[in-house]
Amino acid sequence: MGSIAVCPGSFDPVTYGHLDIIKRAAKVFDKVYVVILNNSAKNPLFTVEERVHLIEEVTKAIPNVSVDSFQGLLVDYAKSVQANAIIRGLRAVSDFEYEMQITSMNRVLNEEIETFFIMTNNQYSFLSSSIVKEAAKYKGSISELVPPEVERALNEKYSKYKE
Ligand code: COD
Repeated sequence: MGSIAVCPGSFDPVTYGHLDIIKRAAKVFDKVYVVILNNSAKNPLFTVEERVHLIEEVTKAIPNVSVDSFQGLLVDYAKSVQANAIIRGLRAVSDFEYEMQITSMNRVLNEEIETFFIMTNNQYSFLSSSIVKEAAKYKGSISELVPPEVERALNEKYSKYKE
């Protein structure tokens, strides 16, 4: 059996920052499962199905990446696909505290699964799904931040939005 990793997140929606982490992970691991889970602190704009579809579209050229969704704990999903690695992206020092908290909790829940951090490309260090949604809502240009499919989906979501 090869090395199997899980890239978990809300991906609401997927950005070039996420894609950078997914591509880097796919170079190192034999198989990467990108999985959409529920972050109880967030209120998503896109449905799980829409988010799965967008990630499938933008990762279709990477043969060892599969996209999935799961209701429950990340460690339980990781076990179900026999992954022993969790991949998280790091943008800035501000990510550290939150990442340390969830990594420690995941370790309490299952100490067999190791978390690895990949530093983002500097170009994307400021980028988040929230910032992209905010820009799209007020008709700002987002073409350098998200793939064209995602830009279209965001514009559609906000097409009826009036200030
Ligand atoms: N550059 C690099 N990496 C980035 C960028 C960027 N510009 N933007 C985001 N990322 C990385 C993030 O650091 C993260 O690693 C990944 O991409 C996904 O980011 P988000 O924001 O879409 O996802 P999160 O942080 O909301 O995901 C949180 C989870 C859904 C994974 C978490 O809440 C979870 O595991 N939920 C399930 C329940 C559970 O098991 N909880 C933990 C134990 S209690």
